[in-house]
Amino acid sequence: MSEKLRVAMIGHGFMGAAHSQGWRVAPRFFDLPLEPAMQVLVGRSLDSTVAAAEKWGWAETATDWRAVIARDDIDVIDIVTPGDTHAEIAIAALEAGKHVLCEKPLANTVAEAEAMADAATHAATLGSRSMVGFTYRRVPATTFARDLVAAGRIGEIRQVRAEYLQDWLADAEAPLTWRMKKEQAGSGALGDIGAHAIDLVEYITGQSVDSVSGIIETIVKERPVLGSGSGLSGTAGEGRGAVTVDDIALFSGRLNSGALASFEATRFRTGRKNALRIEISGSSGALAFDLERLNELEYYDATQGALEQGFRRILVTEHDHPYLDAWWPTGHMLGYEHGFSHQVRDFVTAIADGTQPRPSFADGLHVQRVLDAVERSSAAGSTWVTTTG
Ligand code: SOE
Repeated sequence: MSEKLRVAMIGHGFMGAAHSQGWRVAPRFFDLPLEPAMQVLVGRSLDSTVAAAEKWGWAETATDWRAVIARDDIDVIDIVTPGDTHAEIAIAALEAGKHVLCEKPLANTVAEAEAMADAATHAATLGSRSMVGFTYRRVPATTFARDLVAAGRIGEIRQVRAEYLQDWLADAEAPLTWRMKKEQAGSGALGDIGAHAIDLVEYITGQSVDSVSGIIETIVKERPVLGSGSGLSGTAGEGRGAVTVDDIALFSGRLNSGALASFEATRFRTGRKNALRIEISGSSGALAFDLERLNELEYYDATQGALEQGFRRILVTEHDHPYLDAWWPTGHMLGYEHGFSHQVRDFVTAIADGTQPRPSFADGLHVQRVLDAVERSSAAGSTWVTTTG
């Protein structure tokens, strides 16, 4: 490895831990063209930022992200804060000539996402690269699914079913964290996990969701205020507050080819912990993926004789499968965290090559338009709404 790529990460919650793992591990397993240096961790409270930096291996800490962006010795800004701060930080970083990796969803509103995509397009002409953290594109089985679709192995896509099911809010007494407040999170299950389902469908099929009809609902309207902790694991304090985001989002979509898709995003599906499931049916085959079994891909080949047909389970653990040659001997499986190393590998490679990594901020903007269209559709009694800008 040669030249250093000095990274500052802003935020240190759950995603901060996951991104730190990516930055630390990727250069030790992949032969990267630039060497990422975990330079500065930025957070609002100095004590917790220092503790996180020591635990995850960041060299320095800071509490003022603007001052960090102004530093000449920082090349990359990695944003893992709640959505309400993405636009301000990302635009400032792009204007300062940094490369920017931003967690999903890109923003809380279409207007913010548009401003970010514009800033990214302009910055790209000056050499800055930007990418959105839709990490599940980088699970080997989903990348492989995309490759199979692109190679025509399921024919013409006709129907898609996509669902992201979790149950960490099924307990009505789980406290009110930032993820349940519209002003910070933008939306609830819709933007938090529905965004992943939308991005993954578009990535695997190579198509875009052009119109939607949906319904969103808040099941538990009030919760105990947060006592301590944050994110997914807080404890309840005194008093109650209003949940201002959706708990469940259900919607239908039409892809640009005319294929139909159904989507479901819920944090109330009791017993489903992290089930991002996609089933894609084509004219000559089908594919099914479930994040709870992330080393597997189910494939149905309709061109085989009727007596041999049936879904078969492909274990996506061969060295020739995407990303796998950097890891363990053939047959050994990967976990949730590997996607973050793959994300770093692809982002750093694009920076070194001077190419636009995907998903770009324009891709993130499109997902934002779909999220917005679902909310508008629901408010208008589930009428069909187009997602075009
Ligand atoms: C919580 O629902 C969450 O952590 C999401 O915020 C992430 O994007 C998803 O990857 C896992 O679940």
